[in-house]
Amino acid sequence: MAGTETALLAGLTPQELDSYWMPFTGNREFKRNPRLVVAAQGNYYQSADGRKILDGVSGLWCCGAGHNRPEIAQAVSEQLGRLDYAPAFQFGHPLAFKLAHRLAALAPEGLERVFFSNSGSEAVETALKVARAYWRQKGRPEKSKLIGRVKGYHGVNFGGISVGGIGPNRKLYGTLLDADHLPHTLLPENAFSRGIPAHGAELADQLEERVALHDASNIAAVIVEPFAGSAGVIVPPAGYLERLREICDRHHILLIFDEVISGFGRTGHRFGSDAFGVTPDIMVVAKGLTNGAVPMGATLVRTEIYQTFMEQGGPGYMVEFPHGYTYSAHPLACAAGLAALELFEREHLADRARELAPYFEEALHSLKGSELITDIRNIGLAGALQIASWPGEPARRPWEIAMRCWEQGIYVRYGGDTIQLGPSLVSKQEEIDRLIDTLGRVIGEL
Ligand code: PXG
Repeated sequence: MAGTETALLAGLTPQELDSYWMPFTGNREFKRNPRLVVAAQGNYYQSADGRKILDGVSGLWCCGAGHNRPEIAQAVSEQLGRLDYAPAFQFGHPLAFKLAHRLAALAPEGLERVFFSNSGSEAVETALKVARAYWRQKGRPEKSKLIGRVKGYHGVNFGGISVGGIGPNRKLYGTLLDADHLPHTLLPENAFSRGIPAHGAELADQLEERVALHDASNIAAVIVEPFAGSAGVIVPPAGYLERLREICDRHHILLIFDEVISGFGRTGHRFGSDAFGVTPDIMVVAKGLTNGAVPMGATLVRTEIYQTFMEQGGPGYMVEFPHGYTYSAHPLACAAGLAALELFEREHLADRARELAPYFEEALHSLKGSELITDIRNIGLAGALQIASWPGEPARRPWEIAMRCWEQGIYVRYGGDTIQLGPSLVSKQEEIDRLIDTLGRVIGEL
């Protein structure tokens, strides 16, 4: 259907279409051919042209419990009628404390203090600031360097792109923070691994090399995603995260896990930390925290980190950590968060994901054989296909695949040279079949 026609169906004028500068979108192409979503229910979107589209990415990895859960809608609407906004600084409202407590109880042991923000990007900035400030408060101000990883994605703010390892997200923005990067863990010998790849734990020793170069006395923290999401589901080799943890411990470097995608059941466990059996000092979450219904991020820290700020905070009325957002712990986000966590536990969503994961793995790997697919990777209900590059344009084929899938009634995500799948944790086997069949057909027709 022609672009203007679809826009008109959604009640949009061409001028309205022009006004919105869309994030991470090819705006020129989109506005010629808008793909508009007007409603959602369960695992399906409804498009402006009246089609039911199967959601293969849980929105953007955020709606694990499926869309428009009435429990969340009701909690948010009740809260809106009671308290629309409470000042976030120096005053509080009860749901913020309840949500912090509930989240800490769900999180890996030891991550007991929770700082709220409004997105994954903000939760990352919070984590990086906590790390640097912590060492200053410990009397070690020179411990300030941050270490991320090539292909890592930690949101789009300056700290996040400094530790992030996706070139196009960094190149336009000038001087970044003082950061270095570990190599990514994508090895040719691991191609088409099912789940956790066997080779490459020794890549964690690259952290020792960084320590030799910079000296641990200058390094504040290492930040990694337990599995890299945006770069196309890069699962760490067996033993890799354990080794990172050991090296961090040995050199007194904080380990930060960015669980914005890997959190809340995506791996088949509550958090990536549980899936891999490694506990960080600081953990970043967002997305699934509210099931995507209201923006929210959170940064969880070990009690000792929190206590360090309290001890160094001066008189009791003084601000111990000069950081926070107008909308930190917004009442509507807290209401959504509490309802989403309630659903997550009551419906055993992590267990459901773990039960469906082998079926998903089998289906995804059945696509092996097409010469266009150069790797298939998966963990839990996250999966990616690596697509052979069009000469000089690695993103072109994935883009084309995703757009044809949309026309065929499924929504999948493309990023770089990959196609990504993150179906909801309440997906049915038939829905997995439909995602994979459609993808296979579309790739076959290229
Ligand atoms: N950390 C990680 C690991 C993420 O995946 C962020 C931080 C930033 O979150 P916000 O809420 O600021 O966007 C993310 C976000 C994709 C995709 O398809 C991934 C994200 C966002 C949009 C698309 O890979 N991740």
